[in-house]
Amino acid sequence: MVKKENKKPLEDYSLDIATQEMLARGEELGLETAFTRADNMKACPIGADSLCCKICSMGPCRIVKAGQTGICGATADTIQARNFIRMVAAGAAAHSDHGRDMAFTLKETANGETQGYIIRDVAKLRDLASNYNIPIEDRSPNEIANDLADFYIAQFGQQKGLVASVIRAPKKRREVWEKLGVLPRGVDREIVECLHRTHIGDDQDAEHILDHALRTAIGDGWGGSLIATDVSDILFGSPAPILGEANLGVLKDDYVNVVVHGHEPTLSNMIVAASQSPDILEYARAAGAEGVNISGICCTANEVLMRQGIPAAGNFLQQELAIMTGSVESMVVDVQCIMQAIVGLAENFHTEIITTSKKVKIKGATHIEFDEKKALDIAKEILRSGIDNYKNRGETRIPDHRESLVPGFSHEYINYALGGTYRSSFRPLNDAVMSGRVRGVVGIVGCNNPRGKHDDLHVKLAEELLKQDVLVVETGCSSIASAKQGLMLGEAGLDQVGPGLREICETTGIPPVLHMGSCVDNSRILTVLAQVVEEGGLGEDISEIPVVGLAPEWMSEKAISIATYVVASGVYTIMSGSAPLDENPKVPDSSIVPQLLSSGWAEKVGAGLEFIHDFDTIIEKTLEHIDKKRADLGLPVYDPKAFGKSGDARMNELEKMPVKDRRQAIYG
Ligand code: SF4
Ligand code: MSK
Repeated sequence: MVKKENKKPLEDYSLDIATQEMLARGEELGLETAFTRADNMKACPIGADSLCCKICSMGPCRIVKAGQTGICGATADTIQARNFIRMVAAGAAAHSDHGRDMAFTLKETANGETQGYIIRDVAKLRDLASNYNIPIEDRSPNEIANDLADFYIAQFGQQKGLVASVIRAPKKRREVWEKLGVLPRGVDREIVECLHRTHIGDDQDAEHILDHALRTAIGDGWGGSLIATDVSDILFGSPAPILGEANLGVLKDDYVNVVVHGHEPTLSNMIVAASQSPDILEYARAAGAEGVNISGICCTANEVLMRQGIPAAGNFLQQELAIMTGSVESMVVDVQCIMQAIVGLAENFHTEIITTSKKVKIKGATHIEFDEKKALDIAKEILRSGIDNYKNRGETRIPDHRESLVPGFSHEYINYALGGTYRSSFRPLNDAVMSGRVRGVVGIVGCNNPRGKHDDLHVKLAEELLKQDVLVVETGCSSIASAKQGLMLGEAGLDQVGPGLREICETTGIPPVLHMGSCVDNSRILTVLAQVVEEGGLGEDISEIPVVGLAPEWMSEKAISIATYVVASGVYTIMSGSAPLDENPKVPDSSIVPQLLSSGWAEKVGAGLEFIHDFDTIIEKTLEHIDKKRADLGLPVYDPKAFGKSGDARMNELEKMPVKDRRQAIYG
């Protein structure tokens, strides 16, 4: 019998108070969650070290002694490399299939075959089309969009040549890839080849296998994910700062609560639009509610938060907790990161779980299949079903915790924020790094994982790096973690930020932690890095910039693909929380794969991937890397005392001085 009580003090499960409160509620109700299941499910130590192979039916083979091989003779190196690349393949497939679906929606919208969608960002459409030599003069947005959609769709099934969007990477980076033979030919082709190479009796050289992991992941980051982001911006608008809120406290007692969860923006954006239509509002009021309150979980949350300010109810580990509030009429899911457990859990409440993707059904859930041709009608059908369910609501327990944030930092907006309408440019950011006001930049991304303390590493790493004058950019569940702690507000929390970074935030009005979107929007971070290189002064390649990637609570295969393409792009990356490649103390030195990923890749692509769990070591290695890159560029040694005497901080200081002393203080 699975125990449902919490085995640890609540504060050991999560940094987030709303989550702690809901875990207490779960215990009160005798209901299990991923947190308690993780307590009761010990990870298989052989699988945890990626030393188990089940690729053929002679196995599964488990390497438990140094020098041992599988029945076919596969070594620990081969087994670990094969397991790693299969994760890259699955992650790249998930992102890229999302990108493909977006491109098909663009094509159908351009041809008037969808309901309720329009081309919202015509400027971005024209920009991108001319980037790929698609004619734009004297052509309507729909004509251009049709051609751009065809062009994008072709990148997935292309067999030869180069995935076209890879040209957006800096020239020097592309040369590194060309020399190494890892330029992706077609997004799908590289994914298929991962599976072929890892079939029994194929590629059995770990280094060779991992080279193809780089190629596949580049096809994800600079291909499938980039296309997903581009098309989402064209159809739903490029994000710009907007006020939002995050945490379970965004659920409302007197409204019909509909939670959108998963990854795609297509249906969720339509649900948001439909929820504001007069007929739906009237229907909700007739049911006794004030209206319909839409909120999000995971990356669907990020998609609607950064464009429309729709509140985020939480990140990955809060999906069950939202249901446990008893206040959710419908949880509408599309693809990725949806726990099967929510269906069983929902049976204890009135919540209806609605699956909507052609690719995702969950036994016991209601399936209302989404079709772009009837998008608005389907969105309204879903909302009406939620409203009908309002009368079935029982006791509710909504934690009274929510925090404001300003999301929506697309690379276009960062460009504008730094330079203004007429001089939009990355120059101020480059200058800030060059002067040492900003010591470096760190991207903190990825999931939650109940094997560690929820949100803890995301938030604590961000807080420490801010003190060290490091600008932090975030996506995915990491960004929701920071938002819940108030790190994504313009002025709040600036007293916790290093003096140089504080000056930049005060001067430009940007928060110290920038919300850059969903998981596929890690491609926005790549675009920013490419533009920083283009701007000049910080080297000719991304690998020269003082930048580090962190995925401290990762759990999904997509995170492995992201880490691989970030490394392939030249960014040193640390993953932690749980590792597929820890050194197994019982099988010491069993595999060279951890070295191939760290020092091996550092030699090949100028950046390595490491799995590190200890907070202090992560910070130490991150800052060490940033400072080394600064030194390699010949930039001044970072000095925290050199700045902090301008901007608002300086004004406060001057205001406190007697008037007679101010002139002297200002002009010396
Ligand atoms: Fe075992 Fe080799 Fe089959 Fe893997 S491929 S299960 S190592 S026999
Ligand atoms: S949703 S992939 S848990 S970040 Fe993108 Fe969060 Fe990770 Fe899913």
